[in-house]
Amino acid sequence: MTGYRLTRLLPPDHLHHALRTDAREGLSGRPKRLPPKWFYDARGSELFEEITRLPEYYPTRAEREILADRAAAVAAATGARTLVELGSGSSEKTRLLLDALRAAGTLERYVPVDVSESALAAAGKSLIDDYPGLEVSAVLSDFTRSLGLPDGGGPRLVVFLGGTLGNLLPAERTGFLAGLRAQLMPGDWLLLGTDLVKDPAVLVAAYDDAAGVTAAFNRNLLSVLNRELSADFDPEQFAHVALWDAENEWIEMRLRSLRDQTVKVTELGLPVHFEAGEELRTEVSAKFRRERVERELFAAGLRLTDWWTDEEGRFGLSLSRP
Ligand code: AVJ
Repeated sequence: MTGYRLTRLLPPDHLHHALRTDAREGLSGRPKRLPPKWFYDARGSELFEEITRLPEYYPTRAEREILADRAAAVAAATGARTLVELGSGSSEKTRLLLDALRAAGTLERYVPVDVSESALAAAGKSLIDDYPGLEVSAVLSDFTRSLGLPDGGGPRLVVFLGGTLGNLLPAERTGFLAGLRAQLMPGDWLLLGTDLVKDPAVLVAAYDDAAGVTAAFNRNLLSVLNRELSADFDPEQFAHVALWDAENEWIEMRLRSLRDQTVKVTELGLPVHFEAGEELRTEVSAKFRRERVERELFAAGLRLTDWWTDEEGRFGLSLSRP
């Protein structure tokens, strides 16, 4: 059956409840922190698209370079009939894979998986026109908890691009990869994008660009909280911070309170106090070495079969199988 179909594995108000839970836990904890998934309201998604075009932010270009070179090899190795994308792409990168699988004559179905229904609709419907005969079976689900993949359609190629795996803390990654492996059948594959360890000055610049787009992206999180939880954050009273944690080998983004202030979060019925200089961690973005990727995949029951990087060795793409 061609055309666009959506399977909802989350209730319509799931985002609101999940944000309330995350905000209650994260804003009353020490240190304060919030999961990066809340960046991506409409404005946050726009800002992220702008980030991917910044001169300092190399990951998107680097990954696209690898896919342009290697999509045909991925199609040949996997023979995938179904392309499953964690985090609905609708990006040029997704199309490089769809084109290669179509050229190989195996492409039948695209399964974008995302927590955002609007992102799924945008991704899915834009592909229907360009890929006549393609079945798009979108899944509204939080893939860090449960994929909810439709059965059948194998061999399936699951792709998790952009380096978004790095947003998960090590223990979360272990659980995610094991959970993903548990849903793969023999003959399925995983294509995983991971940003690589490099000169900290290059890494920090990619998360603290001269034009201030990443700063706006980071501060936009406070506008999401204001709107969704009736809070009264003043984004201008928080400074954007991006730093390299050499021990954990990850970039951290934080919002630093410029003064002693108390913020009302009406929906949670709790005042949130910030001391001058206190920081709210808004994202970690882990950077990898090939050995760590291979080890974490192996620990989850996945065997790395191919490892590719861009010319400059900035970003890594791994193909693995159960
Ligand atoms: C979309 C999660 C891969 O971690 O590089 C970009 C998000 N944060 N600039 C990343 C992001 C700041 C991006 N991922």
